[in-house]
Amino acid sequence: MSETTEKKVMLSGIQPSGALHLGNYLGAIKNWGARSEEFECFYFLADLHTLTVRQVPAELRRHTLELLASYIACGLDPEKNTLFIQSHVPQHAELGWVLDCYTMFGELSRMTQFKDKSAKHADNINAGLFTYPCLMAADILLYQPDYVPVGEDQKQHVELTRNVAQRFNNLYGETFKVPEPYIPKTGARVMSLNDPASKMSKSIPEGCVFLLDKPEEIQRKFKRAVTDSDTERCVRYDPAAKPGVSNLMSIYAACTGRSYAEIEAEFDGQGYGAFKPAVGDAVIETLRPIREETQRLLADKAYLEGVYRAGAERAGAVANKTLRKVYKKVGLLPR
Ligand code: ATP
Ligand code: LTN
Repeated sequence: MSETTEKKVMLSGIQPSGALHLGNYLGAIKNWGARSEEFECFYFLADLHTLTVRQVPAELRRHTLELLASYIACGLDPEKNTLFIQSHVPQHAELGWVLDCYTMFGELSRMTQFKDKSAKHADNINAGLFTYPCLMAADILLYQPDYVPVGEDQKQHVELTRNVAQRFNNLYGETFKVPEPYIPKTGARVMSLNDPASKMSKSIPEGCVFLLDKPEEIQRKFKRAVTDSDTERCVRYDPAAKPGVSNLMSIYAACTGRSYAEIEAEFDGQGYGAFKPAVGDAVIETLRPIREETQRLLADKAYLEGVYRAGAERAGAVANKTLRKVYKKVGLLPR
């Protein structure tokens, strides 16, 4: 595939560590789907990465299939995108080890995610949590991508990947393409409906809208969404003074394609009471086809198996080429 096209390459992944939410959709996957004509795309499920935090085995298996079904339901056509599971392509773990040896202790100690997760899981600060970014660098560099589309929070890991790639290239000559992070302009940070100061995240389930939530559940969450305590009570975009309403407006804008000015005009003279259920309805309509399609796909395990097997086959061929090159450069004797 990659040899025969001139297309630029894009790659990204999500950990199957829980159900997908509206932030993952608007901040990440929605933007990936639109790219498959323009780029050669690899999207994978970072199941090895989830092991850095304790998982319930049966749930990890369920979340992995659910995430694959959601990728497809969100518009990633497996014919046009290579969709695969990280652990099915052993070159990720293999290159991960090599890159462990080219990444410095100090660099890894500075990673914000490591600091956050060590604070959150103080009883399990394992070596994998520390070297997580080396495996992520391997995920990326194996496919020689031009762009890595991620939300704002992953930018630091992509920067580290660039540094490691440059270090390796300086030592051994051109081996890896040095990729760019690709951060969306809108939806890069969807905030919690409960607390507009923190990002929407599965660890705050009340303020989090999951892609598989039923319509009644979604509407309930929007009706309860925290709005602002200003006296104005009107729908106006002002993230500093009105973070709650502004977050709802950006969700409404992302779901309906309307601009902030159009939304302000639409709700002119009406309070939050009319606005919140309207946002709920827009989200329900955006997510309805995704939920229905995810459920339809989950009932067809044979199809999903076919998708991830074919994906691992295609990804493996590309990954293997890079890994052989790396092994040769560092002096490992070929078998
Ligand atoms: P958690 O909910 O535990 O914080 P997560 O939802 O961030 O985890 P990840 O696998 O880390 O899950 O994220 C997957 C992708 O979704 C990443 O590209 C990330 O940047 C993006 N993303 C996550 N949360 C949001 C959000 N609230 N708004 C926009 N993008 C997000
Ligand atoms: N760390 C990312 C998931 C991830 C990833 C990657 C993203 C693992 N490997 C490679 C892009 C490219 C996260 O937690 N969202």
